[in-house]
Amino acid sequence: MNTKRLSAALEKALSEQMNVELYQSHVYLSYGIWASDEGYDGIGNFLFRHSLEERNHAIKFMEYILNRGGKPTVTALKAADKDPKNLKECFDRVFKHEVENTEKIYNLVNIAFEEKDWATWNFLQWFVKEQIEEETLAMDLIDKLKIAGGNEASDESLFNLDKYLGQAPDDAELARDATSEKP
Ligand code: OFO
Repeated sequence: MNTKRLSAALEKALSEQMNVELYQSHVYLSYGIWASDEGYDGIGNFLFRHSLEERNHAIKFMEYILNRGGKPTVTALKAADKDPKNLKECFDRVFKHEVENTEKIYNLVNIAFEEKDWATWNFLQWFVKEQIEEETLAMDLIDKLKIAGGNEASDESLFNLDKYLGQAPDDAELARDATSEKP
């Protein structure tokens, strides 16, 4: 009996997304190595933690496809980007990667919507929310570096930024959780 509960098109698209998440993990890992090598151990730590988070996203896609009777395929990953020139370029690229991934998630949502596959549509809403958080987190990185002085930041402000990001929470606050007391 055929127990597959995913269309062939969605099975393929979700499997591709699993590999995209693995690639994102790859990218964060490479930026973390770059940052640590530059002496920014706190920022490196932040990026390594994020690399793990992206791998967890891949696992969610893998598990969902399996649960729906499909079978994901692990493909070769392209090489991560070249090292950034400086922290500004690193954080700008992190933001760009997140926005590109958001667009990929939206595309999956569209396919699920067109197919009226409400189970997949529901599964994907977690990722829609997650991408809001991740874009916010990436914007925060850019803002914090700007406040620290950007490419002209003093050693002292970079030291403090590195220390802060080494311990910073991994999740950004969502607007839906804001209150008057805690905007
Ligand atoms: Fe998988 O969330 Fe970032 O990209």
